[in-house]
Amino acid sequence: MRGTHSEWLLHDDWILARIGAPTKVPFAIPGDVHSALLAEEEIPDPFWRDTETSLDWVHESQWQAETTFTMEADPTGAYCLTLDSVDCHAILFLNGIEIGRCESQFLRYDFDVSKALQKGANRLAIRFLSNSREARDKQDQFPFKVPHIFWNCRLPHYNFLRKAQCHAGWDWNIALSPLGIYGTVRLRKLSTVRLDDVMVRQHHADGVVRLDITAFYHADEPAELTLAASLDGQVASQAITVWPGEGKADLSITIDQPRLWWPIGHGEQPLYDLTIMLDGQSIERRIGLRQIELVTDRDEIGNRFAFRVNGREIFCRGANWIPADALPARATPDHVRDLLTSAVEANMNMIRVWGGGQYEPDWFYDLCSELGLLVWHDFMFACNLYPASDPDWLALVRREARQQIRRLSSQPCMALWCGDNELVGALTWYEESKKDRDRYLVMYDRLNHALEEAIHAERPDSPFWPSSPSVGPLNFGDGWHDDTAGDMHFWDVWHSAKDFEHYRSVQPRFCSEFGFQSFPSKRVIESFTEPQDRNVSSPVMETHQRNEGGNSRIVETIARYFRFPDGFDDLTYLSQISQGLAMKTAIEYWRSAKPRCMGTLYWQLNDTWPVASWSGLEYGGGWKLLHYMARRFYAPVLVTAQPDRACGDIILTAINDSPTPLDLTLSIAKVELQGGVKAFGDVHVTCPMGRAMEVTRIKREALGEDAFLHLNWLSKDGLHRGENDYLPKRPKDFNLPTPSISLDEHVNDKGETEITLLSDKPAFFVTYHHGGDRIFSDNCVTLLPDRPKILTVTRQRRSHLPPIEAELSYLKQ
Ligand code: BMA
Repeated sequence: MRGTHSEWLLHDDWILARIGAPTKVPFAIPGDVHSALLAEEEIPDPFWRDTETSLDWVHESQWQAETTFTMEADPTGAYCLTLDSVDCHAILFLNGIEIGRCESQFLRYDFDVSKALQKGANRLAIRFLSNSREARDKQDQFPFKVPHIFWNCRLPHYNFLRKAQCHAGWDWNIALSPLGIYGTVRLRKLSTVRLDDVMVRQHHADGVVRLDITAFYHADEPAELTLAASLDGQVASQAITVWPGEGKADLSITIDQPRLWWPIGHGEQPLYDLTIMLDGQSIERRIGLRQIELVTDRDEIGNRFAFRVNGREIFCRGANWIPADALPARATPDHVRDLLTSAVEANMNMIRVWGGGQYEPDWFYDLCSELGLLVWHDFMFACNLYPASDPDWLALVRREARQQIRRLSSQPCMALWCGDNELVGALTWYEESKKDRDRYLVMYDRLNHALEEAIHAERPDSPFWPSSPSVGPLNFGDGWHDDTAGDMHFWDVWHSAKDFEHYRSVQPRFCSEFGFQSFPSKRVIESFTEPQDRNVSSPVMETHQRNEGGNSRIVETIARYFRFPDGFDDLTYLSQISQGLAMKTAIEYWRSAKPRCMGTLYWQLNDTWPVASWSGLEYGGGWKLLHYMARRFYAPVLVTAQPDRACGDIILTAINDSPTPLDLTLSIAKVELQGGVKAFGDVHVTCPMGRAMEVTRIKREALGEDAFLHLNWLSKDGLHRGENDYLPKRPKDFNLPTPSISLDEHVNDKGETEITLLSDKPAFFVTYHHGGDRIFSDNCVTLLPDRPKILTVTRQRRSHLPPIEAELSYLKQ
């Protein structure tokens, strides 16, 4: 038992037992049942080959976690047991007395334990009920069917549970249905009140920021107390009278010379320590000062969709976040820091915490705020229909929404609260809702309205958007195809097998989902396969692919764009290049449509287990080739070449997402595959911030047949700012030469490891040490003849996998 005189962490000496069986293992907190069993080798690695379904007994069973702690003194007065997150249905006992029940992973529970607590040894037990059984029972007891996304979720009816929806499986997730305790377990001694939540709002005016703080508490008796807040040494306090029951009290604190928080690339991320104190208890927050707005004004196209931070419109570059690991105990702060750092290193400034996952712990948002990553936050509903006609279920959702809005209210990274993921579309996916749309639409509106009401009541600084995708509030139009207003999920390329070029058929106002799959690296594939599995059509590789037909789609796309590779390793490498090309095509085109388009978040940043998926970071956090390509196509300053759809000319467009106008010198060259580099000349441009700018045009014929365009740009001070290529036809249509590439690894005078690559002929997608733990300044690069390219090691990651030998790969004929 660790803690102060009035608060103790109960994280030690837990034992987990399976009800009705002899299994007993140590249970780490925070932690989950599968991880505890795995640590003691009671179960095999769930990710190995096709182990998954053999572990269904784990979520079908009941489990009991227990610990004993000692109260030295007689526990007189009020005590409360606070649990940040229990997954999911559980009954709690203290010294054999039932003290409460949990029924949502997304709620903090505060249980009054005053009567059950005793001097000396105390036994705390948490009985986890089987989530899968609870889900089935709830549907059985419901008056009619509420369909769930059965083609993604192997485990049915999780739409009845307030638990990460992807725990039942998803088109990238294993269905383990974890159970566990994810946050802290704290015993709190209370004197008069129990301090529950704080809501922080910022008011910016005339160069001064006023923080309006509301403290929410529960009192047992009337009392005169002092509510106080301190912010970096400055203290404000207020006398308050509390009455029995739930209550709240307000306090303001003014910051005269505020240092503003900015998203990465736009300024600093100063953070202030804020402490709110009431009746001997305190809540600590780190806060950043910023104003954030969602601009949805009407324009000649439809309606805008842009984020404005501190008065400046920001183009959002990023990806979608799913839970960090299918085994929750592995989602540690270190692991998540690595993933989020990789996001920033790839020039992302926003992530979307997707609605089929979970509200993350406080430290997740602290990291985002510290790194300058904006967070688009869905409420946790995705792709299913929901039982919102049940008043108890809806009441649980209301509590969840209010608690989460308050908990995250001080985080400067919080850019948006969004109602759900794809619930409007889901109305059209199921037989039941197609036959009786009225019923399910009304249910949807009850849910959506409850969330809107919670936002309305709490008034967080972050704006609200009803759903993703959505054409607009109370607009039930097609957010998958309408590119005139709202946010868009554009899936026609992957899910309808259209060519990459089809991305250029739309210009979304903000594309919050689109993606293309690839296989993970050889190193990750080896971590879950036997040698005989290493074939894309093998049952094990098909098991580690959760989107029906996904492996065939990847393979078929490779045949469309590349000459077909000889072996498995070349095929997995090419799958990653093809994924990167898909995203490059979409994102460079949409960035060139700025400010019509003001954001692109691709699907998906990370993976929860080793699987073929749309992620740029594979399981464990290694960089797929997409992530290296993302670092280039997401560079704040970019020049891109796009074909004019009408006449075939090549249009060169400069995009400047930095906070100031920039003078650039752009060098344009034609590179002949069998010949040399021919300069087309230099162009000087001043790039504005607010819009992409056409720099020049090149006639398609000027490029000839076996040649491509190479762009290289410098800023005024002579600094190399970036480069890009444009291939006027598919890679398979070129006659690729066989390059001879030399490689020299050495340490430079700054002590950094550098790899110098040199080729005698043009070489594409040249990649060094793929799947390794070193992050390079660049990788998967184009080499021009006789021009050395240096890859600097910028970071060394840690991995749970055995090391992989460094190899050089490039695109072969
Ligand atoms: C999007 C997401 C997820 C899914 C992905 C890939 O619509 O919201 O539901 O994993 O598509 O199909």
